[in-house]
Amino acid sequence: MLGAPAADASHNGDTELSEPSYEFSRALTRRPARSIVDGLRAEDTGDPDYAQMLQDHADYVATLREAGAEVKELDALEDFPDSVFVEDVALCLPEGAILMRPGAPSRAGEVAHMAPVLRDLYDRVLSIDGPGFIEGGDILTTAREILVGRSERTDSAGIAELSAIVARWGYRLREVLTPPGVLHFKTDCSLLDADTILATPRLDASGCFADYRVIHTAAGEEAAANSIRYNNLVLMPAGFPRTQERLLQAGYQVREINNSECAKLDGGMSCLSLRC
Ligand code: CIR
Repeated sequence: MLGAPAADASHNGDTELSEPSYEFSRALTRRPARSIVDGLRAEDTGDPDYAQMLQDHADYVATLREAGAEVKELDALEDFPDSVFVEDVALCLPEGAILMRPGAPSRAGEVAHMAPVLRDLYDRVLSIDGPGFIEGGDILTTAREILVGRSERTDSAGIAELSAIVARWGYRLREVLTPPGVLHFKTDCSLLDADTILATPRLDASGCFADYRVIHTAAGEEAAANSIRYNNLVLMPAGFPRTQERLLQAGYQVREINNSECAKLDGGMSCLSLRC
């Protein structure tokens, strides 16, 4: 059902994609704000080091470019400490973009800053108007469906509103559960290819990936689950050698990026870009 973007896509790009769940031509990122030290976090393990974060972010952007992305780097938004995590404010699909409604009150204002950027890229930009909430980190688009994890940030009303929007474009959406204590669904999983998911054993145990091939993160390396596949590369956070080995053994090309500073704010590879 997914995967016929070229004929009626509203995306202004002209690349014809054969697998739009991981083949992209563009990415949007936002430079980290100095206010990132005030970013949300479940547990305080110290403030991120701004210089290190800038370096890591530059490496991330360079790696997306290596994977073939035309990257648009948006200016930092000092009023929004978490605004570097652009993934949470929108969902990009070949047919159009959808502005989210973040469940974190301090992040609600980020959406208005992303709206004009997406209107430049897409003919169709819709939005979640509420009363429900939904953040992009809870959404995993695979080749067959859109999985959305209910979480502290994403509720059933938000999911239902998104479901109605994407149904018009022929997508099937499945509501699943983000594990308790985990920020977002994609904190614990990522798409590796049309049939394969990298997931933590705790998320996979819920059964939500029963119809997929699943590669587990190694014990103690759960944070490796927040990786991304972008064209031929898998971008993964550095420091998870046993999970990396599993991906290499399975035939993926991997690039490691230091994520120590984003990790202090519960962020990983997916949160730092919108891929379109
Ligand atoms: C937050 O709590 O909203 C940010 N500190 C981290 C957001 C990470 N985003 C994501 O996993 N998609």
